[in-house]
Amino acid sequence: MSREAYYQRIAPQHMAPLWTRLKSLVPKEPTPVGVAHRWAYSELRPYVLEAAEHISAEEAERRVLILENPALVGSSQITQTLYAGLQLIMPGEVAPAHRHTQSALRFIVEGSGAYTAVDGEKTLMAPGDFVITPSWTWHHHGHDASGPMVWLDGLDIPITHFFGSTFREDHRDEEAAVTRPTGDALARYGSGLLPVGWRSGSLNSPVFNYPYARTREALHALTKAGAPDAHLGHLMRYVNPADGGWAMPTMATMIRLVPRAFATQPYRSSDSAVFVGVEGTGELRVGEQGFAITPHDIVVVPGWMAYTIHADSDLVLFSYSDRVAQEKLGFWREQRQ
Ligand code: GTQ
Repeated sequence: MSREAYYQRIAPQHMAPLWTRLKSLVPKEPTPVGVAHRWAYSELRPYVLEAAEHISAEEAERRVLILENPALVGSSQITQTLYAGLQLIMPGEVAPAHRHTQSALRFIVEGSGAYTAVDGEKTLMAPGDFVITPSWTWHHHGHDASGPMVWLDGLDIPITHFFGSTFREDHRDEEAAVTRPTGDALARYGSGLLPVGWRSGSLNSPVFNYPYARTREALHALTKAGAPDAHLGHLMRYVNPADGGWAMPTMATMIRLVPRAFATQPYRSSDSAVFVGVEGTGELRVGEQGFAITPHDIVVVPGWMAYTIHADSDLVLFSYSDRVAQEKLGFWREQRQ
């Protein structure tokens, strides 16, 4: 009896041989999913602003243009585990309150005067700020000032779908109650101080807005203290001050400065990452491809693809990935070449 016939006879029992699949099920190392790609903000910007002519933030609930990996069309995924989108809010608008199991991060691109309210506290958003919306916290966004405001949304949507743990709830009111003064979380938890006797009951950092003004000062101070890491540049992670861990439970968030004329050595890690240009210009090279980076440009690099970063001027890059989740599960690997 041939093996093929055997495979056909076991198929109706909903069984299959492992030995024909073992090498692809348990490969030696990952095959990158999706492709590396750059979205040039100068090209996207007119389309993002045009969205306001087609729909209000209220009607859209979230007026966002999804950034989809060109090799994962229709998936709403920028990597196999992450979502990215550019959200627009115009003066006078409110993106109504809801909550969901997905965690969200905001990295602010342009504009001023818009706020997000998260779990009872409003924070004003400014370019370069990193803002957290923890899983299952009520949040709405609003804009009481002038001019369009755009930020990058990073969510772990594909992860929650993978686990089948997607829940959402709409608030009965357009705006959820604001119960604490603006700046309260940063003062209490983000100033090198913690309230005595306080214990975190959350998987997220109690600081939910990391203002760029502070981040920038820290990055530039580092450049005076010594040479950057050969593979990473001056790379810092956003920290949860309660436990020293990452700021969020599923998504790792980092920011780096690569000094003018510096080029990093090839580096790869098992987490696919989304990079956002903050200041300066340079190039991110992945294999044969070179992606010019100017402020607000977005580049995705699939996991386990080696990349280098070349800075023409002092280059500041924000990035997020699923590294936290991989680390917690014992999966994460890196390789310096
Ligand atoms: O701001 O709550 O880009 O729920 C996608 C889903 C943003 C948000 C997105 C969301 C949000």
